[in-house]
Amino acid sequence: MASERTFVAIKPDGVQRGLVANILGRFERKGFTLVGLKMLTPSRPLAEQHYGVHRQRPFFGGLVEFITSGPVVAMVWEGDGVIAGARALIGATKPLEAAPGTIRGDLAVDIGRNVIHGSDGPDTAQFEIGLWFQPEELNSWTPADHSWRAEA
Ligand code: IDP
Ligand code: MG
Repeated sequence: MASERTFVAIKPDGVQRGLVANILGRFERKGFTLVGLKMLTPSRPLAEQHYGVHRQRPFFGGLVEFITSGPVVAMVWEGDGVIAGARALIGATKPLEAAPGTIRGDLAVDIGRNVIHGSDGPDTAQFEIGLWFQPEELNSWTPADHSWRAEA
């Protein structure tokens, strides 16, 4: 499986609840590579672009209001299959349907406060990384332990 990059963001509820280290640690422990990381309070234009596909949905206004309400932790993770892999770590959109062991399954109950975002495919990953990060904010590096990994 080819190495790829995906965009992940800990939403304001995850930050407010002190879950940043818990969530970050899951991606690190899994073996994905952190290539971009910053905290920011998203502007309304950024949030509206990010959630543009949901513009017509009834929850859009509340979603944008919430995501701009305080700091989020924005990340880019790299690795083989990381786009689907991150979604698997994150779990289903509705936290009560998210499997135990997933981030939403373990840490959330409310669909409007589901603590984390992850790109849902290669096209959205590319779009969201470009939306949230400048190219120079991304770090291309090879973790030392990768030489120990088996050939794919
Ligand atoms: P995802 O975050 O799992 O990709 P999407 O369907 O892309 O889920 O929805 C984006 C976000 O919009 C969700 O994470 C959730 O915070 C919010 N959302 C989705 N559906 C609803 C809803 O029915 N009511 C309230 N908020 C929702
Ligand atoms: Mg989505």
